[in-house]
Amino acid sequence: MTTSNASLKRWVDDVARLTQPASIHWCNGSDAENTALIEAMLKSGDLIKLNQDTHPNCYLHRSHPSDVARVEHLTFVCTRNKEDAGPNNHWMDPTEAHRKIDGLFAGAMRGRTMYVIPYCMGPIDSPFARCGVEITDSPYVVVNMRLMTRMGDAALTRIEREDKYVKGLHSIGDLDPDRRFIMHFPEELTIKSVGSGYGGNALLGKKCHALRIASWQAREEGWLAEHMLLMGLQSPEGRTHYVAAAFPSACGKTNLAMLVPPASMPGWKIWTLGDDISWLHVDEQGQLRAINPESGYFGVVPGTNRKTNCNAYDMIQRDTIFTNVALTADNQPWWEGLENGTPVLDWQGKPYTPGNGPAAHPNSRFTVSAKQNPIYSTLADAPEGVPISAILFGGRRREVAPLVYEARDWAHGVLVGAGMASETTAAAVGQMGVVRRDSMAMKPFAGYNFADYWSHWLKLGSGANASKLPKIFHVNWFRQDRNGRFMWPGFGENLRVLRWITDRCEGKVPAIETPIGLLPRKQDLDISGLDMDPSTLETLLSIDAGAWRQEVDAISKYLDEYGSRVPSQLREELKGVAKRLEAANAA
Ligand code: OXD
Ligand code: MN
Repeated sequence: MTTSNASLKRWVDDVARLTQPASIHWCNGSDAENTALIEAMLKSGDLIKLNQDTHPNCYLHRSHPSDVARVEHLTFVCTRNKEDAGPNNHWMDPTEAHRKIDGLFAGAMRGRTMYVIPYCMGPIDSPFARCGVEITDSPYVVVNMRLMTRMGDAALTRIEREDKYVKGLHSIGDLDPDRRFIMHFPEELTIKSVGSGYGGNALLGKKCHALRIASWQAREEGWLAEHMLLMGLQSPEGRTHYVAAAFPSACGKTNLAMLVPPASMPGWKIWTLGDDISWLHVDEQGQLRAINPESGYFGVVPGTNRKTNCNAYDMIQRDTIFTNVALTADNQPWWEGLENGTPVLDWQGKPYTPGNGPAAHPNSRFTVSAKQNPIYSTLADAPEGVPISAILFGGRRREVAPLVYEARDWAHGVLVGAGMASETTAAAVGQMGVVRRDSMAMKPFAGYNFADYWSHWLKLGSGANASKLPKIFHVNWFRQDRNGRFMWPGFGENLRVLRWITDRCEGKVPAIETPIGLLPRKQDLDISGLDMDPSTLETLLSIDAGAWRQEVDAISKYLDEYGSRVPSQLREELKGVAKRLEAANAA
């Protein structure tokens, strides 16, 4: 097979000349192709068959031990002008970057098959969807891309019609961390990734295309590509609100998107549209609408069980690829947080010794088709997307940030998102648990200068057309008391907070004006049936003026790092918070 598109054909030929594969395979996305790839990987040892009685069509992949997470220090945005990439990105001059990485691609696929994967991010017939082609020498990438994107013939047909697509070149190379780079050339709609087989570095449709390149395209075309889950909340009266929520990696987006309503909220239903990425457009009526560009989940496994996320737990019992989990004696996948079973082999395939680190890697993952989610929304395939009632920002904050507050308006909401901070997690290589600013949860993913990105957000909100923009909220499920215990139960109980949010969207309840935004009245947040004393709720819903003054200073210093490109409106918003804090202090 090949293509009728001359530019695509030329690019594939050029790549083959550079990388020297033994053969070229154009992926059509069929079941037969998938089965053949899995068979070949079972033979080569790239996949291990899991217990087919308990986990039909489930496989385990063990990655190289040095290749288990995203590598932000090796991820570059290569724009002609360094300022366009901004202090939030590592930058390299595009000419130098191509030279450097092409040197690593030279002959990299010798003896291997080169796979050409046409894919579409978003419903195949959606005007908001965008296509790409990934060339890779990893069959593991092909089978994962088939779950995560609309991949194969239908995508190729659209690519041939549109003649505009993102070019992604990937090789696992020799997996040497010293020869690993993830490079983005937004001006050329091009990605080059070498030396890693890990999801975020290798499944180029996900972070590289749907966030870094798409955020650049989105600014040029007037929309937003965001690190946001997308879910529907249906009340017992049958009204459904759609909410998009940005949290940093491994902060519970998948769990929230698949939330199971608590027993105290009968009649509520949750619908998942996406668990990681949303593309948002203002429509002709001024309504913000969203699609999920992905079609599967690449989720963190540890902690997943019937209680924390029974929908995810159920969907990963079959047709799932596990990466870096542990194994029981009868070849079932095992991870920390599972209620049953005993690991005998750890994620590296070594005999498991308790006390010698976790059995499953903390960033071990499942890859599964979204169709297996029992609460997958039928509207996830709607070409026009869903209307958004509320945007949520949230981080993992031991202190300072209350359980929930509402921004005063869109511009203030942009400040709330820009000032977001969170403790780092295992999703990226580096120290864990350190608080860092992570604007809109996009620190590792914005493909251009954050200062320009904040301006773009502000501009979207001030457009003549933006009459029905959603409300913006900040949530924090992770507050801890003095003894390090979580103060809020989280998981399904988060629906109590989401209900307050939808009540606010419907104008049903008033809220308390504070210097940082609007907080719930205690009586409007239902905590009946929770084992929580009133003083805990009091703390969760109050603000410490001293701590917030420090927070404002820290945000101000953070904005300074972005220099003169920072929109003055954002600084004005921050001054507004500082002034209100002073006024409250004086009163
Ligand atoms: C992810 C991440 O894999 O954010 O979704 O790292
Ligand atoms: Mn993510």
